[in-house]
This record gives sequence, C-alpha cells and structure tokens, in this order.
Amino acid sequence: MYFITSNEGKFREVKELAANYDIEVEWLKMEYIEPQGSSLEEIAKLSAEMLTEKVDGGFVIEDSGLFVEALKGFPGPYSSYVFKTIGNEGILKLMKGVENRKAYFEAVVAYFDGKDVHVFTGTVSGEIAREMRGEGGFGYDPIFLYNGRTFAEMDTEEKNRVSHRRRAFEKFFMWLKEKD
Ligand code: ITT
Repeated sequence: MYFITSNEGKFREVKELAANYDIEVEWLKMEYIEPQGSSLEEIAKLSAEMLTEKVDGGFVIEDSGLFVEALKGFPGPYSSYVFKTIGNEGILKLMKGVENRKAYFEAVVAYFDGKDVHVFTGTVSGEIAREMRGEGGFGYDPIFLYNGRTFAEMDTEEKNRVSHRRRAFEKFFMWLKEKD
C-alpha cells in the first residue's frame, strides 16, 4: 500500500505499525498542498480527494496536529505551518507562565481504495512540557509529555504503543482485515 507523506518520521512509525498486521507500506514521498479546513478530518478528506487526480490507484495519507487547551486548540489544523515557523520554542514561549498544560495529538488517516475515501481518527492526551526533552521522534515530540516523559524520550516502539497515529492506523488496519 502506498503511504503518501513528505514526513519521514511518520513513515517510519507507520511502517512498524503496519508490520504488526502483515501489511507492507511503501513510501511515496511527495509534498502536496493541504487545502484549508476547520478540522483535520475535513483537511484529510479534501487532500485525499485532490490526490486521486494525481495518483494512480489506492493510497493512504494522514493528517495530524497538536491541540493545546490553554491556546484554545492552537496550533490544531495549522500545526505544520506553526512548526515550520515558530516551532517548539515558539509554543513554549506562548505557554510561559501558563498553568494548564493539557494538550492532545490527533491523527486522521484517509484511505482511497480506488473508489471511495475512508477516514479513521485517533487521539492521545498529554501535557506540554516546560522545556524540550529527548532526541527521538520528530516535530512536537520533544515538548509533548505522556506519563512524565516526552514522546522524544521514547523509541518508536514505545511511542507506537500509545500514539494518536497508532490509534488511527489500528482502526484502519482492523477495518481492512475485516473487509477481506
Ligand atoms: P505530510 O502532510 O506530508 O504527511 P507533515 O509533516 O506536513 O507531512 P502534518 O501536516 O500532518 O504532516 O503535520 C502537522 C505537524 O504536526 C507537523 O509539523 C508534524 O511534524 C507535527 N506532528 C505530526 N505528528 C506528530 C507526532 O507524532 N509527533 C510530533 N509532531 C507531530
């Protein structure tokens, strides 16, 4: 199955997750323009529909984001842009002196089977750390605390046990298996 993403970290995690279901995922490294939308679900769906025009056959994509409660859900659907601009330092700055550190990651998988687009969602709740910690993972992992450690302090296997990506892809893979 082709997984279209420009993000190597995502691909690495999904490859491992898929292996548990005996599914082989191939990386179609490609950057595509994300349409605007108010939710990740809407964006993932629209992106998949747009990509059906460009890619032959079935494929899967995933859109994800970090939602910080004290920032009213920011960066949410803008996570990619915010990461490229202000990054983790910027989020930590916005959160300086803020007591409510609650945040969650969401991942939305959109699968095109050659005919229709199917969507699967997963979330994981945690907190925004007070400083960056850890060398692993990617993106916001160094500032996302789960049970006292950041995602960047975990290896792929450990993050994959609890992550938003795991939860979304698990739903998708189970659905695929049941369908066969
Ligand atoms: P593609 O759209 O090409 O798949 P992207 O990196 O642009 O790659 P998203 O728009 O879905 O992917 O990602 C939004 C941002 O959230 C991006 O900056 C990621 O680095 C970050 N992000 C997504 N999943 C994450 C995770 O598991 N841990 C940390 N940061 C994550």
